Amino acid sequence: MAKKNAENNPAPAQQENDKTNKLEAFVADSTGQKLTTNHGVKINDDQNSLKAGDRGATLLEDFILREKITHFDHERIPERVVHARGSAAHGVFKVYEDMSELTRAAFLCDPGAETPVFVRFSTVAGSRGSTDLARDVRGFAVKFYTQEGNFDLVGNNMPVFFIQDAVKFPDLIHAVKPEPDNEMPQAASAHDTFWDFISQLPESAHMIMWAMSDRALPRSYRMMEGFGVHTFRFVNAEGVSNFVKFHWKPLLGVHAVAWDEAQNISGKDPDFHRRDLWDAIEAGAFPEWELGVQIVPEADEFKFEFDILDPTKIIPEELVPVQRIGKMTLNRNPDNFFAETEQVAFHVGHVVPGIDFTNDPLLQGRLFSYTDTQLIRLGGPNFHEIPINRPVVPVHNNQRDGYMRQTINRGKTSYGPNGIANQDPQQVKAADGGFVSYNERIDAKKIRARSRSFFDHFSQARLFFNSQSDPEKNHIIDALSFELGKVKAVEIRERMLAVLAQIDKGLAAEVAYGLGLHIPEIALEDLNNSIPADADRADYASENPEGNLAKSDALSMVGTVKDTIKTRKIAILAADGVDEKALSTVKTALLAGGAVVHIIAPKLGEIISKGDQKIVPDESFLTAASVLYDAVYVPGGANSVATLEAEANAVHFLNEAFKHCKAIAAGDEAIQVLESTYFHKKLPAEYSKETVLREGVIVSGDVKELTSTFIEMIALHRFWERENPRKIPA
Ligand code: HDE
Repeated sequence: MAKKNAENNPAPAQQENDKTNKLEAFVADSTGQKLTTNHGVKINDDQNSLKAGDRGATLLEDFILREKITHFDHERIPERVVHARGSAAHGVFKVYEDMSELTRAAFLCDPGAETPVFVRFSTVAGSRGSTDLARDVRGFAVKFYTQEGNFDLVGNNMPVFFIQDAVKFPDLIHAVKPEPDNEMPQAASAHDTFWDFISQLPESAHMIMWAMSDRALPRSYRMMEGFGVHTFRFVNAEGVSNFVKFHWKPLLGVHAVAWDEAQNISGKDPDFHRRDLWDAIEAGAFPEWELGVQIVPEADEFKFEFDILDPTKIIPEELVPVQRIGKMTLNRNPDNFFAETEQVAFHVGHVVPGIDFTNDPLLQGRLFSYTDTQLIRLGGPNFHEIPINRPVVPVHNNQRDGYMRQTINRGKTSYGPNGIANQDPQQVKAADGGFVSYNERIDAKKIRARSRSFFDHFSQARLFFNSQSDPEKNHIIDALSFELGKVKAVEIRERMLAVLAQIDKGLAAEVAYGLGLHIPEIALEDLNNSIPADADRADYASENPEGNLAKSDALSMVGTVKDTIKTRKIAILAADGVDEKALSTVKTALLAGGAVVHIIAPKLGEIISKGDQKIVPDESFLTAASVLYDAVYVPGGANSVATLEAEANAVHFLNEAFKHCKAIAAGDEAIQVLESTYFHKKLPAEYSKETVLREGVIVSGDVKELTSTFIEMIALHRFWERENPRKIPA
């Protein structure tokens, strides 16, 4: 891989500061090398321990055995307390145009510069070995190795958060993690403690809408948006500050899987997202995102009906459009999961000159947490020396020593000011790139409180719900019914219904119906139990204004990119006697469009086609499952379709694909297989292009027409509209 990726690396002139190049110094490749101990002694026998006679006891003297076992015993480090399960990749970022009017961050001012990045995607609640397909928020953390030091944009795939103040973070995480008495359930928010907490914390309402939406079930890490969540600052060379919200927009669009499908994938391939990212990069289908910014001038800080420092609020794109300012491409898989993906340490406080913080109280708390957590997780204060965390520019300061220090600092001084070393290392003037914090004016009393401008807890939750298409709304209703259905305490379910009723009465009524409950009347003032001991309840009462904006199209996934089949996985079901011409015509066209195509047969080995050709299937029905594919095609061939019709796994494959709203194509003869499915009788009798594109199922003997329509259908991703009217019991 290292060799292959060399082709994607920047030109040699840029390589001096390229992260891949810098990592090379630490890479150990054992090809052609001799086996040694950690101290370089060549090992003669690594298969037998040293014994007193060949049937005797092992000797304490065996330093080879002791070193090997001791190292093994210490192989595990604590997993991340949140975001433990993740996957990462290397890549590059390039800004489109000079942004120096807004920021002096050099990597955003030079369209010629290619900045190396390392990006880690994650789930939040599950342990390191948990499934990728949990209903959960996804982490989207980007480390930019800039010429002015590292900038970490540690975001999520949802633009808001559950809480408004960092002090509540441990409570939130304790509530969502498995319950402490029996450590269940793993990687799931569908249990009492989570909803007990949430139902008493109305500020979480907006985030709950996102977390219960299809955004929590991404089709791929490559098909997720990313958000910096907090409002940050851009500061230019003149010291002028503008507020900024960061966005990542995936060029493949934003797509999700169905909940039933997610649960199945968790069993069939718990590494689904990890594998998808890895495979795409190995195949050269490099994932890409555009970096977007929403800019709000200082003067407009108070112009909105919400507080821009409140992390439970978005700035709707209708009010402040997202400008796309650059592109990130992930083009190299890590060489070693532990050394890179596990040991990478992100920190929201790693900023470069030109980027600064605001007083968002969630951001402020994060500024403390991220260094602190690495001290325990990575074993001490020198985690910045781990190769993946090193900046591409030199590090010089008077910090010294600590566990596993690797830098060998020369000289007598480790303090400043010093005369002995001529004041080295020297401070840097702002004009020469020294970091200076934005001179924000502060005039305040010390107080434990929250601004009243943070108390509208529901209007943006409603805006989100109202902006969804009908199928998306149904998914939110289903998700809430599922999650609250798993909650045992009826009073928690009921309290949550009262919260939902503040968002949308119809939504609450639908969920209540599923739970067989009535919505209790709870006054706004009594919904919030997250209040200080001496506080007056009324001072902490939520507000619920109507909100000026009824709908924001950017919040729905309906309008996303739907014109490409790149990297989509298509299953072709075939058996002996398959019509090889039809199969290969469709397959060739799909591959040309950038899709990944697998032939799935009753068994591995070979299929003999109608024209006596040998075809090697990629998977059998034992190893494949429809939930691992985006679409399915059944070519004709009398014997093949007869076998598939009688093969329960093939029929199940199609039923499931239909249930999960995927595109299905079949040659004329293959109608025989479709007739054995649950959905065949639910399809309209009359076929027209219009019905095909609505239903997502095409049967045609005209291979050319079938191919082009099938490609159009796959690009649409899913046919969610058919989900409810055409429910089948697969
Ligand atoms: Fe994090 N978060 N977080 N978080 N977070 C961590 O740092 C924390 C928050 C996010 O791939 C931890 O290195 C606090 C918001 C990502 O390595 C820890 C608060 C957002 C990752 C931590 C938040 C995030 C983390 C655990 C509330 C989106 C994974 C391990 C004030 C903007 C990074 C670690 C990776 C990881 C603390 C809230 C994103 C404990 C205290 C909001 C993507 O430091």
